[in-house]
Amino acid sequence: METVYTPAHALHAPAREFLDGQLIPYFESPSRAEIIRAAVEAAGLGAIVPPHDFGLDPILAVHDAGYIDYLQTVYAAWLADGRDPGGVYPDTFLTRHFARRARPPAKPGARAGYYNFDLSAVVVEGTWAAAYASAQVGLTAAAKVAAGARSAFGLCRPPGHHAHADMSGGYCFLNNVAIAAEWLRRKGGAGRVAILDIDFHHGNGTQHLFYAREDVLFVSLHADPDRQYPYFMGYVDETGAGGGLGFTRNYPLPLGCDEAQYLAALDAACVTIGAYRPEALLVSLGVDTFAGDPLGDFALPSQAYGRIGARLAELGAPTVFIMEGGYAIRELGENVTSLLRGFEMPA
Ligand code: SP5
Ligand code: ZN
Repeated sequence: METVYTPAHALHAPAREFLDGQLIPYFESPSRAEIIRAAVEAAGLGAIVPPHDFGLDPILAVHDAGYIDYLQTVYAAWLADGRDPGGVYPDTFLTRHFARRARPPAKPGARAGYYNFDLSAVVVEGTWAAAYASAQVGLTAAAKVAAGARSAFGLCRPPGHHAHADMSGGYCFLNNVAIAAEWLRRKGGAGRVAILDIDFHHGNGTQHLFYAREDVLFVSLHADPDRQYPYFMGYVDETGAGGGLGFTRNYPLPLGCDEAQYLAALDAACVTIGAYRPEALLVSLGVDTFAGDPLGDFALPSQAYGRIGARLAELGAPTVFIMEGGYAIRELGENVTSLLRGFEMPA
């Protein structure tokens, strides 16, 4: 399969994030994408190609225009406000009980509070360019599948599945998988699209964007939100709304989830997806499910990834892989390429 990649991801490189009460080096670093690119090359997975530019329209089909303006302009405004050049950090979050019709304030730190749900989506000078390029990477991979490829890998960075229509969070700015899914529906000729999210964390942004939709099935395997980020979404009783009722399915998993437990849940998820008969499948591919991941608490060994890929291949759907999380730098490349190879040539 072809991999879509661009070095533009490296324009987004915040130095620090606030985690567990401390300012620490930013986990979601440019080295992640470089390691995966090198592993794809070493594994001989296929050509590595640059993205096409689909413009802003497919992004605005998913995201709020005011939010896009925020991503494009907040860093310069933050500097003009005399703040720390290390990045934009929200001042005050807009949470429940504040005015329902609250508007984005002009002050950049407050504007960030309006457009973020946590402190991890730090905006630096190159964030918009990198996030825009990441969305184009996902779109290009989707277009390859729409044009008849069996599969394609969008090596997206920054990741996307936590981003809502008008909110950043969880290292995510633009929801790459949602943008690609919406494009497949509108322009790619796919009537039914399924999204399978196998990142360790629940894909709250993706779920919310398609919650009332029956044309985009959202299925997610993730750490039980009662225990892990993003905490407020991803429970089994979240199954969709209105016409979309039954088209969201969550599989929360326990602390220490091992390969057997994981593959059993994956099988159930795949049965759900198979019954939907999607014309295209998008996989939000996170490997923070790995036992050694610093942000995860599952117990998957590297050998599990090939089996996960093989199970996905059994669905027989044209498949777009969209990179999400995974922070165990040493095994990151191997885990991603094992999954993709397991998909391409099941053992
Ligand atoms: C794309 C993606 O994987 N985003 C993940 C964002 C997770 N951010 C919050 C993590 C809170 C982690 N607490 C774990 C502490 C380990 N010492
Ligand atoms: Zn994650």
